[in-house]
Amino acid sequence: MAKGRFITLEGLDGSGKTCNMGLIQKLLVPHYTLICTREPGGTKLGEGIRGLLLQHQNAAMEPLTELLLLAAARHEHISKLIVPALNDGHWVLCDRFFDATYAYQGSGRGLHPDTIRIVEALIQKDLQPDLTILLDLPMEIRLSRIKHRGNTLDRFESQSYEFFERVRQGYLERAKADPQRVKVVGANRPLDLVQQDISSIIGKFCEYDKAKTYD
Ligand code: Z5A
Repeated sequence: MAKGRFITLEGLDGSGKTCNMGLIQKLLVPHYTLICTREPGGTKLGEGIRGLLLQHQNAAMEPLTELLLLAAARHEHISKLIVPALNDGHWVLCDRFFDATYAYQGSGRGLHPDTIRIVEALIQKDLQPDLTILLDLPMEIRLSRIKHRGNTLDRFESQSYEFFERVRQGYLERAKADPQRVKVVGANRPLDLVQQDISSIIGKFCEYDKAKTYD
């Protein structure tokens, strides 16, 4: 049986990941068995760690502690869900993965990329997403969407404008370094235009994947 494919969706909060997970699901489900998941989270323990990471009472958490908590959740996620699913031929669609760690803990919090690479090598081994869609959103639009949503902000969402600007630039650098895998979609446009681009990226990826599998 062919191994499944691993697709990740990345971007700032408010960039439309949740809305567009649904679209990608609709596009893939008729053709593949799809498992949708998220980070931090995806397992019972991972969801517990997510709670610790998002709570305001942990505001003073050290950046390295944050990285290690994310890594613990991700190790559970990879070992218990992602790799077994891919090995069984299922496709996996994940809301955030390691690019988020380089963007938030690296560019945002200022941890050295080598520190993140060590953790990545330890837990991720040779697992890499086959395709990543990065929803790129200018800061002004991010702020207006977050305000419009009206929920209370979690520990990450309450960070400064400058923090999120660094995170955005960190994401764009990741995309520049690996344009074959990371496809950038401008999320600052009406949803139907964003979704046209995403549909086209997914369509091309599936065609390419079929051609490769049956070559
Ligand atoms: N984190 C980390 O630091 N390091 C890591 O390695 C990982 C995560 C894996 C939880 O993320 C936090 O974990 C995250 C980084 C950190 N925090 N931050 N910030 P999460 O993914 O669970 O939560 P989130 O990023 O905060 O998701 P979100 O706020 O739900 O945003 P979203 O899913 O990208 O957006 P949305 O809910 O689909 O859309 C937001 C609103 O905009 C909504 O009202 C939509 O209707 C609207 N929208 C969406 N697209 C459009 C367009 N195109 N036009 C107009 N309006 C739109």
